Amino acid sequence: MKRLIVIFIALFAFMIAYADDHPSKPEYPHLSVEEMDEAFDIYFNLCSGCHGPTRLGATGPEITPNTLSAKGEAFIKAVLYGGLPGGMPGWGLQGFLDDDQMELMAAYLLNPVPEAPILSFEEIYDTWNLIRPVADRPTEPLTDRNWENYFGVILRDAGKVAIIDGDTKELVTLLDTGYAIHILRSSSDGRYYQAVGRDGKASLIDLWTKEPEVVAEARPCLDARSIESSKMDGFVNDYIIEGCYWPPSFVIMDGLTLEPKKIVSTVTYEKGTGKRSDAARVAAIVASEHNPEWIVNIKEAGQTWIVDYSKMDSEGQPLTITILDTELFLHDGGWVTGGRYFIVAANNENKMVVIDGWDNTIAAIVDVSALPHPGRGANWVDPEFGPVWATGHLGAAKLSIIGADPEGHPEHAWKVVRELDTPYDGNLFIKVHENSPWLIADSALSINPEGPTSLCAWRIDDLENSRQCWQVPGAAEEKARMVHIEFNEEGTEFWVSGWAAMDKNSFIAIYDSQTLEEIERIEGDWLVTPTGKFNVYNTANDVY
Ligand code: DHE
Repeated sequence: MKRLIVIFIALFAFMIAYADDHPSKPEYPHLSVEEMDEAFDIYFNLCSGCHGPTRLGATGPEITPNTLSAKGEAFIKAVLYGGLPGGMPGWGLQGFLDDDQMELMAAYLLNPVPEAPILSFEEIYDTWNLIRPVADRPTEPLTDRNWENYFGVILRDAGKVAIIDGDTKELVTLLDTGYAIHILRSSSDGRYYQAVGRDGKASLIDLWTKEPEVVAEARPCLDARSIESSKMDGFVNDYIIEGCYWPPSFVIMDGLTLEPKKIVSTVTYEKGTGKRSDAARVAAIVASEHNPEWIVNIKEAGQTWIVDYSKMDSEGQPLTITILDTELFLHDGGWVTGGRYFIVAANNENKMVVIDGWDNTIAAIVDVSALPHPGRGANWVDPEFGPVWATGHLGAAKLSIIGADPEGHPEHAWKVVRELDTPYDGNLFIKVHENSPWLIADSALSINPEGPTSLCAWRIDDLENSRQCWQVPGAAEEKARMVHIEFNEEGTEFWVSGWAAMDKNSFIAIYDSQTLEEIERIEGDWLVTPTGKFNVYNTANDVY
């Protein structure tokens, strides 16, 4: 018996020792280094926006072996192919991923998350490239073109910005920018565009040179979506801020050279729970013209930071930040005409948060439909409710019109005063101009097969009875999503991108802003994957 006990103890000890030295390792699908790299790029391009850089989930759920192992590769492939209700696109169905790529991604998602690198200030500084110093730049516009009616067009997958003359529709120049370039913003004088790529690269584009030029570059983030300049009188073009998706931070740079000045981490507490939010990404940023401040929205933390840059050049260079606990999953938004109230979507919460940008308070939180996605929204004077601001929705076939004049029409302020039905969900952007009678909306991410190739319009003086929707000729054949509407300076036309795959014909359709007739189409072998378009005058002056 004694011998048996000794054997048992020895066996037990061996098992413990073995378990310590040789923990049972989960089996991960094997991928080569090249396959891991390819999958990482696809993840970064298509998935990280919703599922987060660490795959731990953001507006989309966690997609790590932890949540996916039990479901298996076949399930993941099916979701990648067909999507899921509530926002997950069908990447296979829509032609973004082929069979091999879906297989690769299914295997990749069953592997542990690779560690995401953090950037030091020195590493950021080393990316800074001043191409044309300020002293070598013109002091007045050197072009004879009407540069204030230029359109800066994002050519997403070419990593370029096309500058198109809005008067003649000629391509003025093509400029290299960041990878999977995302948006442009204008300085308040209109002279400079700031471009931001998903790879975090910032490019400063001068429109006063004979042909527009990139005059400075830097890469303050590894993954980014937002950029903005300082706009308050006395500080115009002094600073540029870039908001990072990864590392969780924003970086302030010199406004004319992009020399990096300060990194500010956005690792902070989560609104409501107080827990640490380790991957709190920076979503929309806008600059106030009333205060020397940016309004910076921290997505996963549910916080809006008011960042006062006015002392950046004083001794010690202090940056004063006021934190407002707003709502989780802040995304995009725009100013109400007048520049006092900024409205931002908390998209997964189905809410719009109204920030009073003069008093730095939350003016209201408004319930709307599923997954609001305003872009910068749209402002007009409603015949019944006075000044209003509107958003569309990704997850509902509705536009919500919100009363936006607390001083003149307090009874309607921050209430949904109208809801307009649309035939399609998946709206990304809406737009108006005071010289056009129409409100225009896309449905670029609709799950209805006809949605992405359609546009809709409503007469502002008869919103309830005037809806017109049309299929854009040729868009279905080219699998081109009609996305992002922008008016010219005068508001006589509006432009919409026909965003097709890299190897298909993309185009920009130009419409008469009174009759809604297509009057011209910009095409060319250079016109690859156009998405956002930013008219200089309208972007600089917040016309939307
Ligand atoms: Fe965007 C604005 C984030 C996908 C085109 N997009 C914004 C803003 C954010 C954001 C935070 C507000 C910036 C600001 O105002 O400072 N976008 C994201 C994402 O996280 C998301 C969902 C997924 C991703 O991985 O990037 C995403 N965005 C897209 C697209 O697929 C679009 C249609 C084309 C593209 O770039 O791939 C697209 N987003 C745009 C555009 C704007 C924008 C054109 C600016 C609209 C405007 O009129 O101001």
